[in-house]
Amino acid sequence: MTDTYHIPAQLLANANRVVVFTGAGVSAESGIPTFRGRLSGLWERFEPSQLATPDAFMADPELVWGWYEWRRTLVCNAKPNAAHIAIAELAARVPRLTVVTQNVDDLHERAGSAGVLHLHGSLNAPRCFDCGASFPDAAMKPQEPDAGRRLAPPRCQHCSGMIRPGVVWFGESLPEQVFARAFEEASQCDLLLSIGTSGLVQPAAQIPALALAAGASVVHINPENVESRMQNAYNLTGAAGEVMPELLRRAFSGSP
Ligand code: BV8
Ligand code: ZN
Repeated sequence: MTDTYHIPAQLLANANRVVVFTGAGVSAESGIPTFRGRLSGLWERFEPSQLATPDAFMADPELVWGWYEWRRTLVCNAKPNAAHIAIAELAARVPRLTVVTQNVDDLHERAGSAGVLHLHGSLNAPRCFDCGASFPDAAMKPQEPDAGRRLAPPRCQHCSGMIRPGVVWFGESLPEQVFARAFEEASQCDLLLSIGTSGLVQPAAQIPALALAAGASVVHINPENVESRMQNAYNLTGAAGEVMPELLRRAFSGSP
């Protein structure tokens, strides 16, 4: 039985520039539902187009704001898991580490990662839908709505427009600088760890392929086997909270 950790651990131990690219799966063991999980998937009850678009918010601001406040409550009550902690520890183990996430939670930061590139924004940066002013009570403890309960969004103190979640909705552009920086790091790295993503949402999903095309090695960490017929692409099949600590142990503690 080939030891699937052998090459990824060697690559990590010898890497100079590492990119960690994460999706909803890295927060699954913190109790945050993924988007496409069979049972708990956030999209199971609602279609993305019903909730994660500007039109959806204009059509039913209370449903959309209530859903995001429910998600923000889940994140406030959650803790970073062993995968977030291992990723934070990695910063002290390799010469250069960049964390790029599709997630809108702050669990990477709460585990100790710095300079995290949020391609799809953050639940903690609500802003005015009309004038864009940031909402000062962003750190406010969200009320405890259930997943489907409606909540009227707060109003902007400058223009009384509706406050919206600080996330990138479908059909909206990604933050330019963040996206350019993530592409830059992916095209310069020698190893990219792609953790907990189904790779369905564009343009973020291009990042692992960009790294491969630029000559890096890519390791997919996911309980589901991610197709990687490409050369220099490897799979560590399992939960991130188990695989990541084991990968760091194998790479840096010398013991096989
Ligand atoms: C843009 C913030 C253009 C909001 C998100 C057709 C029509 C319309 C649009 C499109 C179209 N085709 C393509 C598009 C573009 C669209 C898109 O990609 N649509 C998809 C659905 C096909 N993209 C956009 O609209 C983007 N913008 O293209 O703009 C433009 C250009 C110029 C000018 C104007 C506009 C914007 C996309 C951003 C959307 N916002 N998030 C919110 O969070 O509510 S996306 C959201 O979904 C997440 O952020 C994340 O990116 C994505 C979910 O993906 P994953 O993270 O991979 O999660 P998923 O649940 O899918 O998978 C979890 C994985 O984890 C699984 O593989 C599972 O096996 C694994 N897992 C489970 N447990 C574990 C685990 N892994 C490890 N350990 C475990 N324990
Ligand atoms: Zn405003």
